[in-house]
Amino acid sequence: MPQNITQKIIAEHLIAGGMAPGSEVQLKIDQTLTQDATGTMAYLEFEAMGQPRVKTELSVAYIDHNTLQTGFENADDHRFIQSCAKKRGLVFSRPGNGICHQVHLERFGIPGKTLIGSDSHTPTGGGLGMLAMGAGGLDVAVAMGGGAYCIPMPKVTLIKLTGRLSPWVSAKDVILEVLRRLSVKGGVGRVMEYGGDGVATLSVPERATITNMGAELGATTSIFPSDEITREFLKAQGRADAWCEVKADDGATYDETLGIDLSRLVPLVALPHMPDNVVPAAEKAGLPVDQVCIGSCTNSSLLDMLKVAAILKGKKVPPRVSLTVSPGSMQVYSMLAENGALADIIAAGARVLECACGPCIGMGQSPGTGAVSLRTFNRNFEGRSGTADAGVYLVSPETAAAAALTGVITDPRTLGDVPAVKLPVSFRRNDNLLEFPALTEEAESVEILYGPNIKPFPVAEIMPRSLSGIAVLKTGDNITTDHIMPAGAKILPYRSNIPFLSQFCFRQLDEHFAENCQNAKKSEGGAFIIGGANYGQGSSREHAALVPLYLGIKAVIAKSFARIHKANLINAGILPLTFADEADYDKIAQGDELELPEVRDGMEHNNIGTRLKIINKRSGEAYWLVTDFTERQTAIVLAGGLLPYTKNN
Ligand code: MIC
Ligand code: SF4
Repeated sequence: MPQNITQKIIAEHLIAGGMAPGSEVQLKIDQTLTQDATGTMAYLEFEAMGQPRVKTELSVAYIDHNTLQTGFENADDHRFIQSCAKKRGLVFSRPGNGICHQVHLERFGIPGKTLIGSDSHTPTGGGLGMLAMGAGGLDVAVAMGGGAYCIPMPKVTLIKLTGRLSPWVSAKDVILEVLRRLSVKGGVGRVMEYGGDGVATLSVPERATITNMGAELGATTSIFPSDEITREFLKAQGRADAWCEVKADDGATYDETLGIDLSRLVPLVALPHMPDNVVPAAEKAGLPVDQVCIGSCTNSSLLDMLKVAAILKGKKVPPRVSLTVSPGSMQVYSMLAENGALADIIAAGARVLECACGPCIGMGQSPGTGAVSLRTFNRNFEGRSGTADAGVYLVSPETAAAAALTGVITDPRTLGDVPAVKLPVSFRRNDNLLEFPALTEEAESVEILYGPNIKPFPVAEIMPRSLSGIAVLKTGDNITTDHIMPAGAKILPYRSNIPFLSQFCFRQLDEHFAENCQNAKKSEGGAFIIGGANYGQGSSREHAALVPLYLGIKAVIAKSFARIHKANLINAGILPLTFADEADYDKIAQGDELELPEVRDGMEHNNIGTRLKIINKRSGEAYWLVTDFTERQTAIVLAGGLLPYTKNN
């Protein structure tokens, strides 16, 4: 049977499971990555599993999120991760080396390999032809220990590209168009596989922009073939030997096909507050802009930065606009400096920030009250910038640079001829900020350095016979992990301190959430969350499960879940349940007392699709809920989460 790229890589890495869409596949993982905001927890979990060294082909620990260091917490966490990497056999990428996804693409990604990362934008590696997926920290810890990564076998959607992008239209506009057509739920349960003649017109960094932001579709991942262009990119990175061809067989079939004619695309913008709220930039032209931020793992490659520099060259950013530029990696930064493009960016009036996530995760540069901020990033969720009422618009580097010069949203095509930009044939390689691990025989003497900010993480109890509690919160659709567990400069330094973080859980929706949970825990022994569709979209942060666990949440009952968050809830030992009849969502009110009788028994005797009864003590009604779990997932929740399950097995 001819196979598409996704099926091929999955078949080559299949440890167990059948490949019919929806059934669970257990995959061998070749590479892992973590970043610091999820890394501390992942290494604590790895330690709790009792493995001395990683067993993957390559595991890298990056520091890129928490780099402001407003107190000792970040520095301590960096030191902790650095010591873990050294002892356990990981490469350590020091702060300043760049954003994990950009550096991984440059230095480590290999076509045809599997990669999981404790960051939802790990699919960036799909630009090189890797099967690269975002996962919770615990899943990454298991993979580091040589364990399989389990996912429901995805459907495969072919995105067939034809034609060539017009001047001023960018790879970012391709993924914004896909989001416009499919929405933030459109990729759930799917891999978006790119094909068609248009693929050959896109460079690796452009492909990586597209696969990166495929995360916003809710997709399992996105992937491009590995072809001559991939070979050229790896050669320019001094890694020609990492190349291999990855392509779909002739006659390969797909579950769905979406055609995009690149030549018909126009510059687009995602309006506040969702990445799929997309319109042509021309439709918003003239809207005054207060801030422009260029960078993030979506758009911080050398190509992006050179384009921006060429547009800004010899021009001036007007006084009302604050322009920030964050190069994606030390390689990008130093090459910009060497070729003089950095001077053009600085002379135009940009504020150059370090090579890190920075404003994308609210680490500084929060916009002013009610401000309009144009960003080349991938997420514009409400409040994520650190300013609740700011309007964040997502655009390409070209559209961002145009607005930085005109002070208003501008269709960049109105600026005249597009300045020519050429990528160098060879990239500068400098491993000064990479630290390689201690040899196995020396590892024992390496001491792990804990700081006072690193607190034990909660572990669930084995599933009791019945569950009862208060519905402490009822939400609408598309709740993001930024709603559940916000990030930003004030909170992010505490990612290794769950008790501290718990005060901020769901703050934006209900400032009394934590207090209500504590009260429910005291009076009823626990609490429930009632959610809408696509609950938990966005980040891979397992803190969005660990913090609710700490606060006594026993189950989340929703219309549907985002993939990574559902896995994180199961891994933490919280039940993610869906309504058998969505109309029952309307019958539960915040504050209702709920009971799930005989939940353990119900789950022990059935598996996939088990129905559980829930009783609403206020109305006396009973509703049916569905546990859409595999046998393995059922065993995990019954055991009280993935950690006890892994220890027992
Ligand atoms: C994000 O973009 O939201 C993050 C911060 O990179 C997260 C990871 C985290 O919360 O630490 C992600 O996308 O997974
Ligand atoms: Fe960092 Fe933003 Fe990319 Fe997340 S989306 S990894 S915060 S740059």
